Amino acid sequence: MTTQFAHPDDIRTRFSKAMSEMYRNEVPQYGTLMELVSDVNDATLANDPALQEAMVRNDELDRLDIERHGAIRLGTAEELFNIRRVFAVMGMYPVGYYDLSVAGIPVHSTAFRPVDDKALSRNPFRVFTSLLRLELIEDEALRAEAAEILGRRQIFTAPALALVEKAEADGGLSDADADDFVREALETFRWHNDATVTLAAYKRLHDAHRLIADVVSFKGPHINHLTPRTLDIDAVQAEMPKRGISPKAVIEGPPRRKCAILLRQTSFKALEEGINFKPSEDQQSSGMHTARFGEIEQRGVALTPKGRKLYDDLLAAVRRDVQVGASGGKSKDYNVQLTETFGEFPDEWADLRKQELAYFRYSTTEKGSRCSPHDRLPTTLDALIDAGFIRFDPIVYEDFLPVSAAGIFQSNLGTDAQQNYSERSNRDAFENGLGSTVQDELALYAEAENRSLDQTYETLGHPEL
Ligand code: OOG
Ligand code: NI
Repeated sequence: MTTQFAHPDDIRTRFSKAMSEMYRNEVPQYGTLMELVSDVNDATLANDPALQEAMVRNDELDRLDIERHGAIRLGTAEELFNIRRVFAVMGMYPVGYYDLSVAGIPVHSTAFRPVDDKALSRNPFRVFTSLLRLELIEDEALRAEAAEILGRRQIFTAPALALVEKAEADGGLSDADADDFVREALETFRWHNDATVTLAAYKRLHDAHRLIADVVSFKGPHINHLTPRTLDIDAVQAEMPKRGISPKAVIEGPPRRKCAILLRQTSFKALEEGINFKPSEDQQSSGMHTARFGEIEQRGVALTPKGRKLYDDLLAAVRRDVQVGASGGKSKDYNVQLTETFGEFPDEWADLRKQELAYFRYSTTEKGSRCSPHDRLPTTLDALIDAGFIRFDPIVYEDFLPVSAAGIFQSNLGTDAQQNYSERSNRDAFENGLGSTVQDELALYAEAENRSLDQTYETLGHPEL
């Protein structure tokens, strides 16, 4: 008898839907953001028939409304190890290493995401996953206390772990098991109003770093935001205050351009939520905590190492010149400067390709697909493109940007101030905890580009090219 396993892409879709529903119930303002995004997307499509057609052609329209990513923050290496196993059941694998300590945030991170094109197009949901770096807590006693508290918690339900083991042993989960798995896995991401620590302990952790309090004081790594895709991030940013949502001061990432590059994102400020702390004799046990917010993203083309270096250099120059203050001061100057400085980044697809700044997916044109092996064709890629045999489309950037991520963190820790610290990276420790290496995102884009070229030459009947 052969067993029918639920497809990991399908488990991921069930999971992201369940998560979205849970989060909208938990954070009503997120529902408001979703409505705003959907209104802006509708208006954008109505004003841009070419975009509408392209989205229909690429089969993107009906998935426009599903979330693109979420984020969690873990406390221990063991939690990281097990979350890798949980995400693997849903076809999500660790890609990229992000060191946020450079921005004064004591975590390092990866993104669990689908990797191959088909899986990405079926459901691109990914989770930005951070691990607290306790070693960056200077106070030794506090570090020990935090480690002890974290050591006592179990963030996965027993059935969730049992189903992970079953999936690993059997190579998949049946449909019914997959439903159980989604329900049980969701528990790890649920919000808890009850803290596991006293208010006094919370305050000690909070004084060391707000993020440390967020990770250590609760039963599990509550999902702290979900992020839908917008077709016009500037419009949503401008509209947020009119719907009673308070956005962070600036949109992270590159400026608005004709040819979108990498990733632009913005968020609304985290909510103040009432918490019941562990009772203690001499102190009240109710208090507040801010952790959860909503974010939107707009993605553009993935950049080559050369393109990325240009991006990093230009962004660094802007951030050297204009520092946005804690309450968002200078955000106008920042935007003006950003647009001006990025004037140096070519903004035509043909230039981005010729200068090897971005990755593209090649395919044959109609004319190209009519070629036979006997045809004498131009022999270089550029000439084949110019002669109309081959076309190229941007490969979408599927990953994150450390400077932007730091900005999202900062704003939701209660400040829009931009900080730039020196590097203290520890990738080995991260991968040791994870129990695997993280995939290199740039290599994935380069492979996708190369694969598309090989296929294109093959279709042209000239695999030797
Ligand atoms: C994660 C912040 C980073 C992004 O989209 O860059 C992030 C967090 O606050 O835990 O989600
Ligand atoms: Ni995010």
